[in-house]
Amino acid sequence: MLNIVIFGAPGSGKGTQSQRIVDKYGLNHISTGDVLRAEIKNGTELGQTAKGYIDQGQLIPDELMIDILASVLDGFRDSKGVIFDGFPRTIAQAEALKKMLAERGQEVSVMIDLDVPEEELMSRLIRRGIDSGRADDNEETIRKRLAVYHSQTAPLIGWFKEENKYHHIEGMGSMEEIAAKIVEAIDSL
Ligand code: B4P
Repeated sequence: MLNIVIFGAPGSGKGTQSQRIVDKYGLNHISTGDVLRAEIKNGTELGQTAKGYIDQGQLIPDELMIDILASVLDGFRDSKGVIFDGFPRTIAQAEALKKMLAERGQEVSVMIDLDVPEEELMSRLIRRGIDSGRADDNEETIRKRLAVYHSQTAPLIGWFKEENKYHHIEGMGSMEEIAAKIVEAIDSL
């Protein structure tokens, strides 16, 4: 069972690279950002709650996120493994994930940290905002998201190092070059 956490600041390439890994290894994919955006699009109560946080560049509360993750995970049958894209984003989420997987006799195989300089993150996300119209991809909200990343999400780097699951990847370069480095890391597990 291959359980991969793909990690990084907003705009680091998590969603982009996850799709490639899913295609290559036949894994299930959980993108918490995509789950929330689908709820918003469908106008559900959860979507309305999530929109308030996302538009402010804030994280959705842990209890809510953990419940969502558990229900998506329960929906996977005969899985070869899962790529966790955008989860965990806090220490509480990481601890919940560890427990959830342990209850299923599993664990995280590796955490892949896509490391990209801040100016590049900003320009990628502004470009995406123009192309896709995503409401949280504007300069003011991106700055808030980066601040939230540094205060609440980056501490997970130390957490995963302690778990001996951490793998650093230089996230600058073409999408193909980065994908090749990720494949090398996974194949060496
Ligand atoms: P996400 O959808 O996870 O948003 P993201 O971090 O901005 O996207 P990602 O990192 O996947 O984008 P990518 O680099 O692939 O979350 C959105 C919001 O949902 C969060 O802010 C939060 O409010 C909420 N949320 C989600 N999960 C949560 C959780 N667990 N707990 C609490 N709240 C949660 O793509 C960026 C752009 O870069 C793309 O346009 C892409 O084409 C481009 N790009 C990618 N790789 C490139 C490369 N190598 N070179 C040039 N451009 C590249």
